[in-house]
Amino acid sequence: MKRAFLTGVTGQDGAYLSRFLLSKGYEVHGLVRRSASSDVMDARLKWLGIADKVVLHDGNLTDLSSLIRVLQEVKPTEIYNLAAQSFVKSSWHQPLLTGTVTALGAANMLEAIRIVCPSTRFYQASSSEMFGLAQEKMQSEQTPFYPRSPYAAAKLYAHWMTVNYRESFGLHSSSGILFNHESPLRGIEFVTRKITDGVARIKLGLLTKLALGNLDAKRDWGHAQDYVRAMWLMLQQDKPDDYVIATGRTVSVREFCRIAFAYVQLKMEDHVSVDERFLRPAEVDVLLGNPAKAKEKLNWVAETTLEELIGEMVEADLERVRRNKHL
Ligand code: NAP
Ligand code: F7E
Repeated sequence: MKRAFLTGVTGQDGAYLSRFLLSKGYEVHGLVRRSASSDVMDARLKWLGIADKVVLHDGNLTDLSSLIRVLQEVKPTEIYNLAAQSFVKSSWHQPLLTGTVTALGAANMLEAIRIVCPSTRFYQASSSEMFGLAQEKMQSEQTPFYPRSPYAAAKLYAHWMTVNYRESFGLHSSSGILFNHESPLRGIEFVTRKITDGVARIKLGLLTKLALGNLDAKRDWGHAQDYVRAMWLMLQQDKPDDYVIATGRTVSVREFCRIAFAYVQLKMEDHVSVDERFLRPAEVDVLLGNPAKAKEKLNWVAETTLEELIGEMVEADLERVRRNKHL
């Protein structure tokens, strides 16, 4: 039986990937860090109806001994390293914590694999943020990196460690350079979910204004459900490699807002304001991914359109707000 171990199992991608792997017949194990709010810790897994099917293990990406212990217990055939301090804005507030978790955490995971189970296949959650001040109009695996935040710098270290452990020790370690991907399970602090939650509250009369930051930033947004399939495909290849995963379409925050408000017959101009508290010390102005290699080698394409994604997110938030759910 195939047995997967996921870090970041309680996050957006961890929940969708767990559901995907369970549907493929995997035994799924996940790492969870101790929390004072343990009653809501597995809320996303519960939302997808799989909380009782995933085996959770106490540990922390920053604690190498906990990773070694869990790998010795689980003996996984595949490992997906999804855990990170993943909110870019917070990475300026907590740069050292971001480095410890997002950069050194990945090195801990690679070391644990090298020591305990060097033949286990490994996936590292790299990010389009590594392109930052983009050096090419469309970013591919060949595009030079130019990180613009402590988060992006930390991800770049983790990315090169994944490449290095492949080249140094022959690990089957692959890196997915994923562009932004969203869903109803996206954290509320990210702009897409902040917008769809705001749209729902405004539509239901609980809010009148939504304050955002840079409306001109452009992102290549896909659906998390499509993107976790690409993670799995990477680990099914004979050879480890790096892949850009994206839709090939870029849209501004302003346009995302316009589509989301229009979905409930409202106009964004009547409700959205700009608040400089949400601006960043250094911005990533525009990202646009070239997923040609993933299409050719993995037979992967993004299946959900942006309009479908936004519709699903707004519907889910209308439902949540109506039921007064917090997630
Ligand atoms: P997310 O929802 O923020 O989830 C992050 C996960 O990491 C959570 O399960 C969190 O646990 C866990 N975590 C944080 N610190 C930890 C620690 N010290 N030890 C163990 N676990 C820890 O992120 P996501 O959107 O699912 O993204 C998954 C991964 O892909 C992340 O590495 C992210 O940086 C990367 N990525 C995301 C995107 C995107 O657009 N979503 C694009 C490219 C790359 P708690 O629940 O306890 O907080
Ligand atoms: O910002 C702008 C903001 O926080 C997107 C993470 O998953 O994707 C994500 O990082 C854009 C930025 O995501 C607000 O300035 C405007 O230009 O939703 P975000 P992100 O920074 O792109 C990458 C690929 C990852 O790897 C990360 O882990 O939207 N923006 N107004 C705003 N952003 C936020 N959060 N809030 C606003 O009010």
